[in-house]
Amino acid sequence: MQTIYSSDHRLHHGVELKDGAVSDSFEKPARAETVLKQVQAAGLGDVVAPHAYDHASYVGAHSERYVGFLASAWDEWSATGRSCQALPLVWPVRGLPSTAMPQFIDGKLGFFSMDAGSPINAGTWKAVSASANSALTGIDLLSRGEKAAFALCRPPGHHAGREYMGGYCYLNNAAIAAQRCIEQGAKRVAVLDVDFHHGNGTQDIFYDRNDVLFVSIHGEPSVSFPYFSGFSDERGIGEGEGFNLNMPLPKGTDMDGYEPVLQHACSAIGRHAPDALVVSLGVDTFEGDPISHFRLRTPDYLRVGELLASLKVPTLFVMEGGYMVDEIGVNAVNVLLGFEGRIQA
Ligand code: OKP
Ligand code: ZN
Repeated sequence: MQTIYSSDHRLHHGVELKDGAVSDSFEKPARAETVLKQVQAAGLGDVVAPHAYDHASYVGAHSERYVGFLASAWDEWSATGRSCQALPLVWPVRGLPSTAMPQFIDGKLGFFSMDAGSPINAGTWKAVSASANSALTGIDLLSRGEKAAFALCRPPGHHAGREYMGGYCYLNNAAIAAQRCIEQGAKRVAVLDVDFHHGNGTQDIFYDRNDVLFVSIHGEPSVSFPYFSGFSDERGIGEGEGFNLNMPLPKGTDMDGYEPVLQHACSAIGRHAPDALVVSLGVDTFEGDPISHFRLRTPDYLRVGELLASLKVPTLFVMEGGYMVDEIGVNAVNVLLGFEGRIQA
């Protein structure tokens, strides 16, 4: 399968608040570079650059004012004389009365975010839009008849909701891809999220819809980020009721616990009979991941890919998380090799 990759991701690298201090983010450029290297080493297929898309392609999954905010946030922030990264510091939590969008950048940062996990620097928008464009290009490959494609997106997207960034995410690449698929005439699409963290953003975007089924397997939110969504009783609303499936699993889950749940997820996707499948491919389910708590091992990822292939649906893989930089290449590419049936004995 082809991989869609842009080196523009390097323009974005940020800080994160960890253990009460500011440190380098786990979500760093070396991640995408390691995965790219393994794509090439494994001979997965051609690596192509994303096409250009305008902002309208992101609207649908997101609101127009949110896309506008992301595109101009750095200019608004730096116009105040600050040269450090922009981070939100105040949020409209339960009980605060105003729901109006603030006029000043410091207020907008809180209005359009769920946490302080998505810093904005001078190159962030270019990287973020190239990442979304990679997912859009992947969908266009599927519409031209490819059976599968790999959007090597960075930064990731699945925590970004209709109107908010968070958890290293800005534009929701998987949701933007699924939305394009629908706009191009697909009746039904499924998004399967196998990142360790719940894809709260994707859930948010499709929660009231029955055309896009969202299924997520992730660490129990009572003890894992993002804490405030991902419980199994979140099943969708209105027309969307029954089209959102959360499958939280305890910390320490290994392949023995994971595989039957993945099979269950695949059955639900099969019943939806989608025209296309978008996989939010996080490999932070790995036993060595520094910020996550499942125990999948490198060969398990081949099996994950093999199970996904059994659905026999055109599939776009969209890179999400995975932070053990030495291993994420081989783990992510193992899913893709397993999908293609290229499993060495
Ligand atoms: C993004 B993705 C650590 C706090 C938690 C957020 C984790 C975001 C994961 N400083 N940070 O789903 O892999
Ligand atoms: Zn994750």
